[in-house]
Amino acid sequence: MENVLTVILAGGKGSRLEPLTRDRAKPAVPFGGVYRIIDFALSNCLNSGFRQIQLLTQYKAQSLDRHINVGWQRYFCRELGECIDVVPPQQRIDEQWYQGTADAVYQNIYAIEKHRPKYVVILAGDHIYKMNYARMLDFHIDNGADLTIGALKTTIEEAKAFGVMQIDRQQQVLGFEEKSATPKTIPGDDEHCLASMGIYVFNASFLFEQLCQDATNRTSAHDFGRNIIPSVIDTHRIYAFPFRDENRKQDAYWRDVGTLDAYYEANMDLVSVDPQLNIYDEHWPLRTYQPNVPPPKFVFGGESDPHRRGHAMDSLVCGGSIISGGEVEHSIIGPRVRMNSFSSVHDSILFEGVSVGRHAQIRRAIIDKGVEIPANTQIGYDLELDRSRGFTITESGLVVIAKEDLIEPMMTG
Ligand code: ADQ
Ligand code: ADP
Repeated sequence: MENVLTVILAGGKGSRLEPLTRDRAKPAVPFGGVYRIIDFALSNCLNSGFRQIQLLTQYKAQSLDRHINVGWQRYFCRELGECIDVVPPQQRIDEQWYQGTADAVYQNIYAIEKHRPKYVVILAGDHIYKMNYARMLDFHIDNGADLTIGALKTTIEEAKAFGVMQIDRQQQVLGFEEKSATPKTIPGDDEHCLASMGIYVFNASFLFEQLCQDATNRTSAHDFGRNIIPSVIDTHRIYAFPFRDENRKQDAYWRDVGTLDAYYEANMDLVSVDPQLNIYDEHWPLRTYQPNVPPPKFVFGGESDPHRRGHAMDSLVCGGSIISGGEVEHSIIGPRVRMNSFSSVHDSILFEGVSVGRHAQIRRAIIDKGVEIPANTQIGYDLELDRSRGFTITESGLVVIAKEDLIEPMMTG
């Protein structure tokens, strides 16, 4: 794999994940208690043997940068030519910041060329899935393709947010339309479309040629999906690689956790009895940075009242947490969380360092890092009250509490 360079686009704004992306990039948003969203693409890279990686960042990359440095550098050996580099916007070629995705790659073209890759694999840093990219590369080589696009079947509704392709029997792409309001369906299946996953294998020379050509085009938005792909379909060999995940379940698991509700559902899948995404698969290790903390502790309040028994069911509870009395159900409890007697957390995601005071009750909420929930507070029970406190309420009625949200203690009795 020495001739493969992987470029991960980690710069999207993630505005639909506000307030979780208020001061961190979308790929740095915590996921599944101990992970961050970027860990899935990076674990895929390691498990596929792709060990030369450039991460292109843009907005609020500080926490992502730190996560890569403390969590991921150690897996790469520079002596062997391996690398994981976080590359901020260059502003060298152009005064403007990155425009589209193609522009983000073009601005780093010198750094990419320096590796002298034969193939450039371009990935998104914000998808949750397991995939062996080596299979996609083999497919690309076997077909003598110039560009191969990761593809998966979606509903028509979902397809409206994606690039949609038409292919022939050999999987060669004949048509491509980015985010059409009326996406074309798969022949013989008028309920589904073949969508682009936004991941690409390019022959390096072809990529460089196309990027340079696109850069001089003043009418281009400099985006792979909008501009580059549609312009090369008739003239070059573009193939669609059908996505199969490494779980080998019938429904391949792939999520673009673009909205708070989709993000919540993907997290909650992990605490279902039979998750679609198995994070315990020893054949597909997921790596991350984890703080060195003691095991989670569950404390019996010492009295016979069941509400003082610290316990958790259908939940993930991370290290360093102390459930000192209180009840956790169907939830994800991040590292170093503290729960106190008579409190309850149901159907919720608590990030690192959240503390839950006595008698506090939390339902269907996402609570960002370090937030203190005062004693006797209810979250998720009266959405109008939650809205008036300045919390974000999603379409499905989830309450999202940001780092800086202040929560007034409730008056009792
Ligand atoms: P989108 O996901 O809508 O569609 P876009 O918002 O451009 O495309 O983001 C693609 C990836 O690049 C994301 O990971 C994003 O964070 C990142 N990114 C965006 N701008 C960037 C920049 N300037 N610098 C660094 N990173 C940046 C794309 C394809 C569709 C496909 C979907 C699948 O265009 O055809 O269907 O992905 O999700
Ligand atoms: P995350 O919540 O994603 O884990 P961090 O807590 O690591 O993010 O913080 C993100 C980045 O923002 C860090 O690099 C940190 O140094 C910086 N940061 C956090 N709070 C402040 C602050 N009040 N002022 C300046 N920088 C801050």
